[in-house]
Amino acid sequence: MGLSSGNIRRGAFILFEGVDRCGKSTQCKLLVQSLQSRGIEAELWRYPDRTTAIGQMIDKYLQSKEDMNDAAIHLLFSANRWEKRDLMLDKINSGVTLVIDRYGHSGTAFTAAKNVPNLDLAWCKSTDAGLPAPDALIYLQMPVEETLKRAGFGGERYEKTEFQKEVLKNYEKLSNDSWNYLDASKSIEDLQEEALKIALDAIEECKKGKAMGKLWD
Ligand code: DGP
Repeated sequence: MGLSSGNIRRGAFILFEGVDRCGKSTQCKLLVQSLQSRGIEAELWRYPDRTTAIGQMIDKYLQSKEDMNDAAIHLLFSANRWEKRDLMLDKINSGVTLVIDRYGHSGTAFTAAKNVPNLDLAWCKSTDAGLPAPDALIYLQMPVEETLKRAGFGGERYEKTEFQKEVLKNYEKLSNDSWNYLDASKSIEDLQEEALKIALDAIEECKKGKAMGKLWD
């Protein structure tokens, strides 16, 4: 299965990552609106996608309505990305830019934060290996203490201070020079301006024929 249809005017895959309540969802929404207002075809996606059968199992787990073995829930999160893989590629290859709220980077950072034997970073990464890689990764950087002050923190399973600190450490271990670190304490408008520039640059590169990469090459 190839990742490209040979269409040189493909869309871009823009990914937002960061700890819970760092402002990803707001920035994703605004970015899609900004791109669309410039006549760029763009869609907002998020993982987990709670609308599928697998996503509904994940949703019950996150809301603590059901418990599950840690490896099993990790595989479901990963399967939730794999089940949407072909549609992702169809969209991108037909010229649509996807702005995605979380991906395999969350998958690894969150599961590995449980510090369960055998579920280390390498194992967590392996289940997503081969999925399409983002063309631009925007990481919203914010100390966990700051996110605690934001509305809505604490409603779901992983929204615990010590756990989020472990997640943050894992993001640091996963990060590389290609990540775009943005200071999430800046105003919504300033962040949006920075995110838009990163996205427009990535879209331009993709239009010029940049090949899609694969996780975790
Ligand atoms: P969100 O819908 O963005 O609030 O994400 C729900 C929660 O699930 C959030 O605490 C982050 C976590 N999460 C997202 N993706 C994954 C994943 O692939 N694996 C694990 N273990 N957790 C994830």
